Amino acid sequence: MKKLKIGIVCYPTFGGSGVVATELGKALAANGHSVHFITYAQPVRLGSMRKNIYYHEVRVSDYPLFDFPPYELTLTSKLVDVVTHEKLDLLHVHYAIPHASAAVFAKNILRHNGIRIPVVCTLHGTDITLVGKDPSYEPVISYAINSVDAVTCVSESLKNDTYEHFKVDRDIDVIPNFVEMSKIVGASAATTEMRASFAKPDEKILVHISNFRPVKRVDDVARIFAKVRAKMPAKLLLVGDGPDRYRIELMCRELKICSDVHFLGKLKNPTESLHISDLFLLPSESESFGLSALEAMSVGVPVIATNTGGLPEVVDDGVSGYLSNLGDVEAMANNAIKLLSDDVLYKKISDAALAKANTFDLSLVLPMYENLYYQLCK
Ligand code: GMT
Repeated sequence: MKKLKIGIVCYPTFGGSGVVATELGKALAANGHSVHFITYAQPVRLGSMRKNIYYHEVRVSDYPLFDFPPYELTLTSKLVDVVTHEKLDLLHVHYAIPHASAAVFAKNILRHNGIRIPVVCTLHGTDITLVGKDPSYEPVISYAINSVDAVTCVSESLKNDTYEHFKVDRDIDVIPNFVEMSKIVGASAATTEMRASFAKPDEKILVHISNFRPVKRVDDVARIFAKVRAKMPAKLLLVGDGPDRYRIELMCRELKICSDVHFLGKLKNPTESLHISDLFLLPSESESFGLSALEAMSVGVPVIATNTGGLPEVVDDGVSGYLSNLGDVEAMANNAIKLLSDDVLYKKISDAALAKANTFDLSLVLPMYENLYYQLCK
């Protein structure tokens, strides 16, 4: 099969959509495709120089006339420029706002110039469930979703949400998020040393990774931990940062758990914190997939989460982790305590979590994207 020239547009930040887009681009490049990232900053997970990967910065003008710099227009122009001069075969945009509408605009300009470019849009979650629900965005998002050449969602749940909230009358493919299981290394001497620097041998380590936005319910993480901590020696690692961070610090003071809680900030490689942890907490209000839960499971760390959105597609309740109703801190704490106090049960759930993570291996998901690309580039 001919190798393709693919343009990827994503948010280059720590969010799940940017991580998925970057890891997908790296995997496509490793498979021989040429991958052009078109973003306003170098994607966090891109790391060092790689074969077949190119980067095009979208620089927004700070002309004083603009109270609101027109990012979407700058991105559109950049897409037209890169597709034309790099002779791209396909554009894959991640996150609907504003990437899908910019790509549709660019596609129309390119058609006018005699260039055909198929566009794939992957919906990730908050673009549909949170931001998308703001009615002021609805006409643009519905139009963009209906106008691109293919739309993929990261879970069945998100696909249903898309049909529910937008006027969409087209097929949507579900292509789940993924992990590269072959890249995961087991615990090393360094891991043991790192773990010892956070917890004593008899202490369990619970971890939460997120962007500390209200949708993540980090308050519930602190409340669950306080209940676990009351029953057994334990530490909590909070990885990431965001608007709720200070409120959570205040809450930890109120709950008198500060000495057992470590705020680690945004880590370039959050998997390091998973390697030293026993349990992952994700009590989100909604989660279209829950990539961080999958990353925890990929290193055998069981997940305690809510049964919202796409989480039941990732975690099988009572088999590869535990799911509870939104806000049921008591149930989530009880599940955590049950799991952490029973070594046999813990091993069973940890093994099942690992087995489930294997079903989301990159080797299974990458061909789904490649097949879609080849269909569109025929
Ligand atoms: O979790 C976030 O708030 C970030 C957000 C993003 O778009 O970067 O994550 C969404 O996309 C991830 C990758 O597909 C999913 O695993 C997350 O579940 C989803 N977040 C939500 O739905 C809240």
